[in-house]
Amino acid sequence: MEKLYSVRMRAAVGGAHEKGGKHISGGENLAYETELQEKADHLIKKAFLHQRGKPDFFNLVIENVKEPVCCSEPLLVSTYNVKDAKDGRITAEYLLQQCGLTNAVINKAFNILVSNFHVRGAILVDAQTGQRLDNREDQGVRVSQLDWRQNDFKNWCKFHELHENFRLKEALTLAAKVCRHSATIAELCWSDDPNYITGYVASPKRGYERITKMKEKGDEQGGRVLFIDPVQDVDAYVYYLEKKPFMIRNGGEEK
Ligand code: WAQ
Ligand code: MG
Repeated sequence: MEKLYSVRMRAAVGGAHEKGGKHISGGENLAYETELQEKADHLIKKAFLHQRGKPDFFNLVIENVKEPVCCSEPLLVSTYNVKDAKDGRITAEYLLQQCGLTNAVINKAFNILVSNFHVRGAILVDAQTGQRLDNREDQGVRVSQLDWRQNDFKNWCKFHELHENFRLKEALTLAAKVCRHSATIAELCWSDDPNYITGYVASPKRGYERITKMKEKGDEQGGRVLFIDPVQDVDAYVYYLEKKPFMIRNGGEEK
């Protein structure tokens, strides 16, 4: 068996993140040895061509994957075409209610998100109380060790008549990993890239629901919240997100 590696990148401007620099971009994927160069190149391009600015700090970590890779199929995708960002956020609230979350919890989570746009990972929120559960402060939890083979993604896009958009690929891979865990109730996300305004709500119950406008064009504020079942072990959940290798397995598109 060829060895598999986890490749992770983070980039900032004004110094490293831990020295107060502004987060520009992060990225994570999985690579066999023969693909390391290509996957590292992809992450360098992602960081240095980013709309949030030119980084002066770039960190790349390559580690051997030690655990067996877990897999699941892509989530079902649906799209809500909304007229503006306000309508988009109302739609997101409605979809989160459909996942069983109360208005109080949803409001608290939105407040946490909008006061923590600088956080570079996901914020974990108790699905019952709306309290923040991770103690990662500005770091949040980066979902890592995940990938979707480019060719599989390509076939999936063709089958679903969607453009091969790398953001969709990354977000859908992350959401599939997150929703595979039994503690996940729902995820809320929109990008911190100023020109990308589509966001989504994902859940094991309803799949991946895209919302075409979650903010105004030019706005650099975005983030991610994971609503989790508080009876489960938070440390084990974080371990799963950061350390368990995950790959999307699709198939059957080429009939
Ligand atoms: N793990 C945890 N949180 C992350 C990760 C990660 N690997 N990557 C990004 N985040 C957090 C971080 O706080 C970012 O500020 C925020 O999420 C947004 O990340 O068309 O591009 O990578 O269906 O800018 C969604 C819609 C696009 C795609 C989301 O997010 C579509 C997007 P970004
Ligand atoms: Mg971003």
